[in-house]
Amino acid sequence: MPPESAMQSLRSCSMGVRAYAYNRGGKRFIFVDTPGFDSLQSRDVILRKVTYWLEISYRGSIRLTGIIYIRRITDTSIPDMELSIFQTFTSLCGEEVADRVRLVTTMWDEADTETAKNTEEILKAGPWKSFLDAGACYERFENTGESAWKVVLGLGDNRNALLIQRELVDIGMEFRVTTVARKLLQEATLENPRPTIQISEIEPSDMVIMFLGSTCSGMSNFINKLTGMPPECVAHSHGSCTIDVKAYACDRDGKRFIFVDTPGFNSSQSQNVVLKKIAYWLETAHTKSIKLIGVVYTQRITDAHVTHAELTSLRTFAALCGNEVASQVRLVTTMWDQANVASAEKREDVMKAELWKALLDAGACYERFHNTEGSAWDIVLRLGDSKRTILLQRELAVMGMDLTQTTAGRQLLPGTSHDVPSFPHNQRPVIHICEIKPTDILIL
Ligand SMILES: Nc1nc2c(ncn2[C@@H]2O[C@H](COP(=O)(O)OP(=O)(O)O)[C@@H](O)[C@H]2O)c(=O)[nH]1
Ligand SMILES: [Mg+2]
Repeated sequence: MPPESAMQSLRSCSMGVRAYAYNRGGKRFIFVDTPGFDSLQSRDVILRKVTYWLEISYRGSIRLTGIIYIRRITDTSIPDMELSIFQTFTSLCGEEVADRVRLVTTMWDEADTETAKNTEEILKAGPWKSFLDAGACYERFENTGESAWKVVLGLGDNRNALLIQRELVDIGMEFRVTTVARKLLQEATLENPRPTIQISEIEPSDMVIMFLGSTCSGMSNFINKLTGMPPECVAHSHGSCTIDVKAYACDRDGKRFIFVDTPGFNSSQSQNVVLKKIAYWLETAHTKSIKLIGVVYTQRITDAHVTHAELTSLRTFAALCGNEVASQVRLVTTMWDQANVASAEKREDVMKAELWKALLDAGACYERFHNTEGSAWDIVLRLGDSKRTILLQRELAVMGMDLTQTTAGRQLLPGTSHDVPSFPHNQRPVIHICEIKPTDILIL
């Protein structure tokens, strides 16, 4: 065949996976061309295209005779990107079909032979070694039809299933848990140790848990213990850094958990702003049929007194959940690893008898968090998997209320609450004579 693009451009031209047939020696050869993992499209998109092709063909009982991995010998350095692309390739194939794989270097006709031989040795002894040891073969391509056919005919007639085909079709795995998808995810996690997940990526089948509480009560730390993520910002390790509502995904026991972190009602932002952010997240989730399996409220057991702000947080929290989903609510005390147990237990009794009584009576459960992964997961797994719509979601999305009309909104938003002072700290609301009414109780 002639080249794909008549202009002989330097850019690769294959955007999709395409197969070409060729008859030779009474057999029909099918050559499947792919876009190349470092092409203009993202690796994820290309992987999905290649995987889709492999899955469909395998379902049609088509097995591959060979897989050819091509690399220019004229590229003398081996960047990290290349190593990671090669790992994507090997985790797609699996070592069991290594004998079906040919690692081929091209551009020998344009290469400086000594440098090229040196690069070849580095490739064979380094990044390609383990796959060659597993049975893959190395070949040079001399840019002639004869040289190409030598590589192809050397493969013989055996056919085999690639790892990705076995995983998707024989085992019935979802793509995201396949070896190659996990490899990519692991890499993305190394680049970004706190990868968030957008609402649009969350599925109704996911196990979604929202964390609420006052700032510094330990919401983010709890999620870090569940997911193994490092703290948000090391520089402020003694403070809270959560500014927005953010969700983090974590697979466990074949289920995907989504942990939704929130800023805390008494964060540096106004309570109204925080409530709006939480409400927006919950309402959007509801429109996508995403329900929560639990709502966790954290409180430090080491704090001798519950502040007014914490009280407001708790009231807003209770108003946000509603009594009907109390069984999915967990009131969790943190900092037990640093607490004086005797005084902590006294405070615990007081909180259960007073502050938390209404929620506990309604069916909420109380838990202690011991600042370990095991303790975090025990609390989460005890939630079970029943999915519920919480009061704020029902009010916003089902009843069509404005946030100010909702039970939580009425707790916090100005001009509507009598429980919460509607003026900021250190500000004394002045009233003018003209605003005083005859019915007011005037005290001099
Ligand atoms: N020792 C200990 N430290 C904790 C615990 N919970 C939170 N912290 C620390 O307290 C600080 C604030 O916690 P963070 O989770 O960011 O608070 P939040 O997200 O605002 O609720 C961080 O330095 C945490 O590491 C706990 O149970 N034990
Ligand atoms: Mg936080």
